[in-house]
Amino acid sequence: MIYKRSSALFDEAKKYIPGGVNSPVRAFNAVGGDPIFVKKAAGAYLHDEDGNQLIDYISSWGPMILGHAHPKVVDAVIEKTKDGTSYGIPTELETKIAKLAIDMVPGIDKIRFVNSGTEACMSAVRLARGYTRKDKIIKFAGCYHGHSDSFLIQAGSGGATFGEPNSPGVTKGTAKDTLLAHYNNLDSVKSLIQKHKGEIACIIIEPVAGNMGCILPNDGFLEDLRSLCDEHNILLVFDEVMTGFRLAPGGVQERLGVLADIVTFGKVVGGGLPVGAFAGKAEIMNHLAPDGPVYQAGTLSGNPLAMAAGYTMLKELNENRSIFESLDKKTAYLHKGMKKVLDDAGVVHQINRIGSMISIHFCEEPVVDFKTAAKGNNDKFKTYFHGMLDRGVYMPPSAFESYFLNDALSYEDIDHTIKSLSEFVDKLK
Ligand code: KE4
Repeated sequence: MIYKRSSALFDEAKKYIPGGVNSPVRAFNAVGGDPIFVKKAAGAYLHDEDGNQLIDYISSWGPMILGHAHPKVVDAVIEKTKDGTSYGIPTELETKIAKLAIDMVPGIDKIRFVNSGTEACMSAVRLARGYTRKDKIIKFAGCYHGHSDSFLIQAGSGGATFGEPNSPGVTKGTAKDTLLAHYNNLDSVKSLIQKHKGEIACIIIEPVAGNMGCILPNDGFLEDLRSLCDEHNILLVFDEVMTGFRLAPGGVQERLGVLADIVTFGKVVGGGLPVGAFAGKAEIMNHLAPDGPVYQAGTLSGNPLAMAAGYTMLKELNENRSIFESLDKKTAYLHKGMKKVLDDAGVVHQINRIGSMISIHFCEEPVVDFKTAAKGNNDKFKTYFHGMLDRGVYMPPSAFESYFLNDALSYEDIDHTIKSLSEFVDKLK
C-alpha cells in the first residue's frame, strides 16, 4: 500500500495542529510511521488519500456500529440541516431521543445530553459528588473516562492511596481526590474504602474495559462492586461510552445484569456526531441544574444535527436487534480465525472478546488488568499493525485499544483479515 499523500498531509498538518492531529492516538506514536489520512468512508471501508481501500476495525472508536455513511443517518442529518443547525433552544427531538434511550437502557429515568464522553463522565462525577456531598472518587488503573483532570491520575507513589497527576496541568489538589484501584481486584477497592471511610462519592468503572485493549470483568466482580457501593453509600458509575448501545441495546447493564446509579454514554449515542450523555434515577438526576444545585451546561448540548444522527442510529438498533447477534457472530468468527492462524504458527498471544469488542495481546498470561495488559510485546504489536495495514486492514494503532466491529463488515472482509494475518504471522514468532 502506498501512503505518500497521507505522509505529505501529515507533514502539512503538523505545521498548524499540535502533533498534526486533534486527538493523540491518531498520530500512530504507539505503532510508528505516519498516520493515514482518510478522504471518505462508506460501509465497512475507509478510503484514504492515496486511493487505498481499508477494512475498518475501529469504526471511529465505536460510533459507526452500522458502518460508515449509513443512508438513514446521512438522510436524517441532511434533512435536519435544512431546518438550521443549532438553536440553543429546546426541541422536541431531544425529548424523543431521551425517551428512546430510557426505553432501551435499564435502570435510568432521566438523561442529560452533552457533547462528548469526557463531558459525560466529568459531569457524572460532579453529580455524584454533589448528590453525596463527598469529594473522593475511585477509578481503576487503565480505565479511561476522557481527559477531565480528575481522570488523568496515576498510582500514587509508595503507600499513598491517593493518585498523582499523570499529565502536567493536573494539580495535586485535584489528584488527591482520585483514588486508584486495580481492575478485577476487589480487595484493592475494599482497602481504599476502609482507608477513606465516609469520603468516597463514587466508584467509576468501564464495566467492560476497552482502553487496556478489551478486558472483561471477572465473574461476580461488578456484582461485588454493586454490593460494596450499597453497603458504604457510594454511587456506582458505569462508563458505557464504548459499551453503551453496542454490547446490547441496553449496554452492559442489560448484557451482564448489573445496574449502576449513573451511566455515561458517548460514541454510538451520537451516530457519529458529537454527543455524550449521562443518565440515572430521577432521585439523582433531579439534582442537576436548573432544578437542582449541581451545575452543568453546554451551548451545543442536544444540538439538532447530533440528535438527528443519534436518534436515527438508536432507532435503527432498537428496531433491528438482530444486529447485535450478527455482530457477536462476526466477532466470534474473527476471533476463531485469528486464533487458529496464531496457534498454528506457535505465536504466544491472548485474545479477549465480548460482543463486537475484541483485542489481541502478544503475551503469555491472561490479560485481566492494566498490569497484565502492559506485559504485551509492543514490538510484535507494531509488526502486526503494519502487516495488517499493508494488506488493507485498519486495526487500532495501539495495543491498549479495543477493536469495534461494524455491521457493514462481511464475512469476506473477515476472511481477508484472517488471510492477511496468515501471510506474515511468521514475523510474530
Ligand atoms: P470522548 O471525550 O473521546 O468522546 O470520550 C472519552 C471516553 C470516555 N470513556 C471511555 C470508556 C472512552 O473510551 C472514551 C474515549 N475513547 C477513546 C478511545 N480509547 C477515544 C479515541 C480518542 O481519544 O481519540
